[in-house]
Amino acid sequence: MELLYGHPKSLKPIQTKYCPGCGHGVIHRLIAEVIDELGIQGKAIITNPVGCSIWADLYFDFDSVQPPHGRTPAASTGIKRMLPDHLVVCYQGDGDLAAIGTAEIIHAANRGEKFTTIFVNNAIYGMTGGQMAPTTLIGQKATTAPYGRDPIDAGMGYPIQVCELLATLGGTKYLARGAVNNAVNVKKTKQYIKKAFEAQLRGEGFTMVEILSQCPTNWGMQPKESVEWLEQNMIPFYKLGEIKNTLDGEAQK
Ligand SMILES: Cc1ncc(C[n+]2csc(CCOP(=O)(O)OP(=O)(O)O)c2C)c(N)n1
Ligand code: SF4
Ligand SMILES: [Mg+2]
Repeated sequence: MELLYGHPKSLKPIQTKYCPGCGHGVIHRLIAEVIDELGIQGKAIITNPVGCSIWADLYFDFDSVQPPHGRTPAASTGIKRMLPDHLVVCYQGDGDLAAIGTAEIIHAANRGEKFTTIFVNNAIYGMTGGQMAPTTLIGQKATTAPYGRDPIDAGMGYPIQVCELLATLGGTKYLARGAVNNAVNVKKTKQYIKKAFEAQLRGEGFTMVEILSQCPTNWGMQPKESVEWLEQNMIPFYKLGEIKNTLDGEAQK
């Protein structure tokens, strides 16, 4: 009998500590599947900082480094420069990338550092209990925005579209945005991850895949409700697709 579906080698066969319906586990699986398909398990290194993905190094079956919160792009820069033939995956949450480590990601991207960031945008600070993140939508409730994010009267600022922001920088080669709220989006997201990893292995510049992800616990929803909420609220603002693609001579979009 032909085996059609199995557990990726690059992911340990253990249960994760993530909440039911969380997107992190699905994203881990996609990364592991692509690494298996590219046959580079022995040459992959993930840097995973603080946030719910602090557990990621327990689950991946390849090397990992855990930098302080927000400093992952700096650590990834050093690792990739020392080991240019390795695949370096810089795994970041939205609090990590778009608040605590904003300077790090902008300058790493602008320098064209040759690692790939996997940016998990769940529009909230998950690990610490649902505080407002830079990516929290206008009107979305958070523990620090109990009446909803209000950019004007409450001075809470506007949600940041990170792909579009980084697209203005010369060092960025490939920026795509996917989602893990349904099977079609999961499949497309895997294609973006593969394209970014292949570009990194060819020695191209900075690559990033932003992934819209559910946090049912801090959104105060059941898992089913959370995937619908993502579709109806996040996707209209955070447009899916390849936001910038200058690989293989493709024109910048
Ligand atoms: C420099 C620093 N600032 C703040 C914290 C506290 N902290 C830990 S996790 C976290 C939020 C994580 O949110 P995010 O990066 O979006 O990851 P998620 O848990 O949502 O996946 C914060 C503020 C810290 N550990 N270090
Ligand atoms: S708090 Fe949110 S991001 Fe963290 S594990 Fe639970 S669902 Fe996932
Ligand atoms: Mg988050």
